[in-house]
Amino acid sequence: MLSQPAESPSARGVIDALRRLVGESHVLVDPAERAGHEIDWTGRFQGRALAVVRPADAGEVRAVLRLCNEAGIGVVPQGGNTGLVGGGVPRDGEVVLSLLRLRDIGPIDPVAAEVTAGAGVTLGDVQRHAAAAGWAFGVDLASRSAATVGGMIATNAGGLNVLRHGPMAAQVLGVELALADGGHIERIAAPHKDTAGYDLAALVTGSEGTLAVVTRARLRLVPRMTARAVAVIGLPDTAAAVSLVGRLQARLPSLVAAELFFEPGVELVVRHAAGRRPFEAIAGAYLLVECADLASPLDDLAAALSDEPSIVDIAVATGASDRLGLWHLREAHPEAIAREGVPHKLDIAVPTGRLADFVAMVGPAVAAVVPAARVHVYGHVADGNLHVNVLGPGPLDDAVDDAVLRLAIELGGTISAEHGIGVAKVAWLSLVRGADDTAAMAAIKRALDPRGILNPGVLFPVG
Ligand code: 2HG
Ligand code: ZN
Repeated sequence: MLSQPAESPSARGVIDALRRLVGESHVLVDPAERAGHEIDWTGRFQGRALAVVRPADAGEVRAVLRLCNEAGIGVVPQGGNTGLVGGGVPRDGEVVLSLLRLRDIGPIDPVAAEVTAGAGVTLGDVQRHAAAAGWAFGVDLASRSAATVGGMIATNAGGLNVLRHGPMAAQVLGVELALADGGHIERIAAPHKDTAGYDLAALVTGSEGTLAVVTRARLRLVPRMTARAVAVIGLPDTAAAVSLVGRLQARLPSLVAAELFFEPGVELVVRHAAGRRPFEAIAGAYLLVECADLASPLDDLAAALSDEPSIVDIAVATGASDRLGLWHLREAHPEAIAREGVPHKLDIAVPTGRLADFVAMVGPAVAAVVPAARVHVYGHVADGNLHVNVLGPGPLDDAVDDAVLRLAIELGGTISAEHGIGVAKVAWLSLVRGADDTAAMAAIKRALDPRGILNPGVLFPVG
């Protein structure tokens, strides 16, 4: 057991020491002040923190880690707390290490096409900073106003534009790390092409705060596209949507997004989130595509769709507010589902050739274990990544998680495509990664965090 009961004398000593390191007002112990840091966005994962600590800079982050390592106290790194798998909230008396005060963002290097940002800078701030200088950032997520650079690296976030620019792993050029024992690694200023030894930025990307704490990162930028066209296309079924995306990928170099959703999700977005139907027809599947270019991509998009016989109906938008209206139908799915209850969220991926099979099989697979459960499916077609949200089962009943994750594996896929393993999927990790693979990961964890203080319970079982 790593963490200390909140009232023990040693816990009080640690809190006092933390106050000396970061200042009294940045150690939150009051339950009301801790509350927002102790529950995740879904409401499914919740625990108690010894304290929430808000260091001002990388030096203070390292000092907090050194103290917790010496005291044997678990540390849960936290950014915008937009995670969906319980990886950023405490379990049992850990210190929550909030990185939100690390908000420095540097000037853009236009030759190298990069910028350096603190772990607590939000995605929205990176996007605005880049846009002001005529650049863009390759990753976009619905939670852009709260998700932070550190959290997005920790989870290797994907989002809406992976088909064009790849996930966070493709944007991270260098990192500054605070190690479990308070040590420091800095690979920020190195050239892009750096083959001198292990790529530690790649190692920590997707490590979910279990190997080190990212305090700063150097991020790749992409050219800013100034003209956009969005279409929501009604199609008979998932297979038609998947094969259309294949043809659009080949014909449209400007394609940046291809998102799939279904009528039950549209109904919820209309009911709970002020969504407006794109057209009257009810389709078996809805595909949202976005093209972005320097000149209007509308004609190219229209030409690519003109000889598609299976289209039930289509709505197209080029103006900013109409485009947002179409995007809202897809982006508001999580918010609308949350209004119905606390969902189990599974972010599986399967080979794209099995997407239609997965969509056909997931409802019956869930019904076989919890007949009354309601299943909502939506996601990122070109990545083979579907979000399965299941309403009905209690937070601790993981029978539906088991059914959905095993189905993804059976179809040649993975149990996590963008949200991570967190605490939610620890029990299934070895099913996709195998014994030797899991053992290699555990060995890396032991080497970098011998006392196991970094995010205990995430990726690996506690103890
Ligand atoms: C999305 O693509 C996010 O909207 C969230 O990854 C998915 O809430 C979810 O299950
Ligand atoms: Zn997603």
